[in-house]
Amino acid sequence: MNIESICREFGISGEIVACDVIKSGNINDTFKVTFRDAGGDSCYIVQQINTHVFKDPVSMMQNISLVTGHIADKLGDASERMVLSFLKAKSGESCFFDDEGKCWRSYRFIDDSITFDLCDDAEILEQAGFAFGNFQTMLGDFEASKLFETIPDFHDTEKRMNTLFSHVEADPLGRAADAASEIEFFRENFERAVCLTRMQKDGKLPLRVTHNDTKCNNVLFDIRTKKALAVIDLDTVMPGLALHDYGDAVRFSANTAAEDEPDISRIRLDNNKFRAFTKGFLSAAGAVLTENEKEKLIDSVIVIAMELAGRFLDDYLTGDCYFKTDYPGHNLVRTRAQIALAKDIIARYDELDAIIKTLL
Ligand code: ADP
Ligand code: GN1
Ligand code: MG
Repeated sequence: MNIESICREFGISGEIVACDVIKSGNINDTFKVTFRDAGGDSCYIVQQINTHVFKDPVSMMQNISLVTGHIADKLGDASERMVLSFLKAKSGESCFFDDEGKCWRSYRFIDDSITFDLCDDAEILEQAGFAFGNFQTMLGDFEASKLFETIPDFHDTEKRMNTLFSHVEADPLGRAADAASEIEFFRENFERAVCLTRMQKDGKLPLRVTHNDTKCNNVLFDIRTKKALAVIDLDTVMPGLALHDYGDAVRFSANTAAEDEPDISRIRLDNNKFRAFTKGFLSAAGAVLTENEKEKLIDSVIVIAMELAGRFLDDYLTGDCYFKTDYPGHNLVRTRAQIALAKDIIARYDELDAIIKTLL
């Protein structure tokens, strides 16, 4: 089905005047569609949900409905550009299955907003940190048991590592030899990677309602003031660890390079970006963090960089079926980039931990 017909299913009227592909995400297919009528132009985000990754999109949309409703109630009149809102399909459901079985949803485009894939501006990064920290605190009183687990064991790093090792053993495509030194790195640093999973299982870290995919491009900013507006991409909002959100955001936003930079000599954790994001995050969420959480902030960045490296490598070994790739070997390049970041943080652990201590 074409995009215009999909939009009609969500009750959108007017003449379609533009349809742009938004390429930043690795999972879903996203389009920005503009319609014109006598009242002017209106924009919508239309997404094809990846049902290989999100197997129960109806329950996922129910989560998003509950979470956005909770935040909108808290924000009251201020909520208009501060929270995602989706359109209902004619069936009354919040997603629509086309005749090929593809699943679609539509969000109102938040006007005059912008996202940043890479960002060097400390003020914007501090805003992003605040937005993700604030997202967690706004959901602090949300009843977690209402949420469906959209991807079970999403941040169970130990399970992810063990899956990786079993695929290294099976080596279905004969690709493991391409990653011999990377596999060695996972074996040598296994304990570091699984430290949060172990603490969680031992009851040493509290389960909270978390976002679980805190890339900087999942925060919308006002195009003029550059203030954070809304946290978006709510597919993975589930019970989780505050540290996973912090660690994932830092590994993405504070990297000196892109998360798939092929030249690993360019990859480092940038102290200024790291400080700015951490400052914003702690100013919103620091007060609710436990001592154990505060202790492990820097470790969480290593954990998530290693977990994601392992996920990219697992995808490479099993045929690149999960993450979208732009070229053969892209997932191996991504693996190496995340390992390079983890190594930099491990090498500068005390220096980076000291920066966090100045902000707590
Ligand atoms: P993905 O899961 O593929 O990352 P997102 O939901 O994050 O998809 O959307 C991809 C991009 O589309 C975002 O980074 C942002 O630039 C833009 N976007 C998504 N939703 C909206 C919205 N409601 N208003 C404005 N821009 C949006
Ligand atoms: C995926 O959809 P996107 O690009 O926001 C992935 C994240 C990874 C990220 C790495 C559901 O996020 O876990 O950290 O790619 N999302 C899912 O870029 O697996
Ligand atoms: Mg996104």
